Amino acid sequence: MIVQGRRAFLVFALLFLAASGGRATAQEASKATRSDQGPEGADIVTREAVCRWAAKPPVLDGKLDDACWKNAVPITRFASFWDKTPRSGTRAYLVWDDEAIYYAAEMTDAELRSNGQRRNDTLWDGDVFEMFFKPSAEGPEYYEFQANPKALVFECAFPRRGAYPADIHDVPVLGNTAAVHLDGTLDQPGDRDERWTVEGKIPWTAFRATGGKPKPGAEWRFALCRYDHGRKGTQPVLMSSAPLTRPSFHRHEDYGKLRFEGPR
Ligand SMILES: [Ca+2]
Ligand SMILES: [Ca+2]
Repeated sequence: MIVQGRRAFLVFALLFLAASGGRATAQEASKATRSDQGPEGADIVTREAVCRWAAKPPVLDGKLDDACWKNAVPITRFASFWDKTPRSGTRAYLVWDDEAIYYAAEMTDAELRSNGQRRNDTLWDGDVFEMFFKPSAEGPEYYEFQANPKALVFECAFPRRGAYPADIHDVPVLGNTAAVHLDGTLDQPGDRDERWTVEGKIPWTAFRATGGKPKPGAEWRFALCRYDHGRKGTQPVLMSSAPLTRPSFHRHEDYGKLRFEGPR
């Protein structure tokens, strides 16, 4: 049986090599696997994450000293996965309770820049923290939320991808609220900044179109993303927690899974 098994395996392996064009392809496959991983063999992106229950909601002041953040599982693996580049310096958190999902992120940033004057302006022309949530894997609806270093927010419920509203400023208020703390000088080029921290809240009413608050154990698709703009005239660094195969944050078929845990 063992000999037969080994022979069958060899035949299979030879067939595989023949079908895949031989040695070069096998080497490429091996290389691709290695480059998906960080220094300790860890994945460079976040394919699965947990949203823990908050016994007490955070105080939205941009300081992450609340008990719920200490209890949360940090999301730290971000990358521009489309070109297999890990991007360090982001530590994000998601927790929930009966009223809302709460988010926080601490982001290293050497040049703090902002864009926009009001809700739903093009915040991504400056530094921005973005969140994408897709409650149902099957349904087309998904949501985008953002906050920038001025605590300006963006929020939009998309009935499907490509259905961008004619006037983004006219879309219903969903209740995304953010507070920030800056360790550096905003929109003052020439000096060196350190980081910014955002802390915010999205009430479950924002997700009305897909049934609102999830049940404990529910699994949503999600991506946390950043634009980090450097000095004027340079291209921003784009990164995501999700294994996006193309540089589009709206590529929800590539999103990671977020499991809602609790209440306990
Ligand atoms: Ca706080
Ligand atoms: Ca920046």
